Amino acid sequence: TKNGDAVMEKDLLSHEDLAAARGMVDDIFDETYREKEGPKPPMRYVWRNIILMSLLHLGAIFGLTLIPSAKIQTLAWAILCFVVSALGITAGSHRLWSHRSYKATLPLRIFLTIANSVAFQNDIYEWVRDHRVHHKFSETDADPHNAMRGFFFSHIGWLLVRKHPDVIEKGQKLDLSDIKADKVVMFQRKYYKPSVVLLCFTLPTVVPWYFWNESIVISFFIPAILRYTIGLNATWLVNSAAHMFGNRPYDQNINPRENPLVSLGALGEGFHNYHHTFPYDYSTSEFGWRFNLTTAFIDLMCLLGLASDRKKVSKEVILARKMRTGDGSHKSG
Ligand code: ST9
Ligand code: ZN
Ligand code: ZN
Repeated sequence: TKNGDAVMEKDLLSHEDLAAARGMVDDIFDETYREKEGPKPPMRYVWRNIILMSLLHLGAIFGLTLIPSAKIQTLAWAILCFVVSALGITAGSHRLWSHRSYKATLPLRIFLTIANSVAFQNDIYEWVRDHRVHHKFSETDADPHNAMRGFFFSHIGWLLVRKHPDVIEKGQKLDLSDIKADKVVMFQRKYYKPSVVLLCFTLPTVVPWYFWNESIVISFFIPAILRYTIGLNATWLVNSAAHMFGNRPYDQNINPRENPLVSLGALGEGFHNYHHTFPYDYSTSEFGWRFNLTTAFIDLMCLLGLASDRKKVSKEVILARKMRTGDGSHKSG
């Protein structure tokens, strides 16, 4: 397919065809996996993470109280930092690197990698590895943020305890050759810590302080700490709320749901019943730009010649799938 041409799913269940079109991406649900019998391994708390996450959220609350004293430019800057960091996750580690739902040129991959470090959600390699096991073993012990363990666990709890051994066992069998072959991704992994210090915390703080004399306290607690915390929670809501609340028009046999509110905060990533049904669709929804700034961004990148090969599921296939496995809610909506 040429620039921007959509690859259509021909066969109703031909995941293999679309997977092949992307180069065998290991993100398709594996029905053969069974959880191990017997009692679950005990939770092992990671106190360092519990303390740091608590401090971060206290800092974010303090940042909230500072909003009335902040300059308008500082608030605009914080929003810009939020949007850039979010695109580094949605258009970057999610739609490009985890699912290979479109292709990006080197300059765009460099931009998305920088944006990804602003978001500080683990390096792209680790994010992709966790995300592919999330899709392949969704709602089981091998899913890092298994929503069957409740809202809190799938939201933040999974980052505060050691992983279930099956996550690591199954994750090690994933095909990650495409990610390992991406020099930009591996460069970020090598210099991840300094990149986060610089791009998630230092740059967002220094700009308002240097360019419009914002106080250093406000510069740190709003564009860095508060913005970062909101970005994390907006992302985590996809794993928690969008696995619990909403309709299931595409497949009522799976947990992920359509949640427009989550989509609003997560730049288009809350159409989660659609996304788990058709993980290769670059738009993660059938509704184009609606609640979906990320799709608008990818389309703009294609227009500028920086991206190509957007994978899109055809309307016919979507409708057939709705009729076959959906909950019927699309008729009322
Ligand atoms: C964060 C990530 O917040 C959020 C991701 C959310 C995903 C969302 C999905 C929804 C999609 C839509 C996106 C919406 C975006 C919206 C944006 C709007 C703004 N496979 O991990 P370790 C092996 S991060 C294979 O330490 P522990 C591997 O050998 C927040 N192997 O396990 C590894 O070594 P290495 C900031 C795996 O000890 C070794 O095990 N970051 C796998 O159990 C040890 O790995 C933090 O807070 C696998 N899947 O510790 C850090 N996993 O890496 C939090 C592991 O060298 N993390 N292995 O190869 C940690 O501290 C730890 O990971 C832990 C578990 C304590 C949670
Ligand atoms: Zn995904
Ligand atoms: Zn999910």
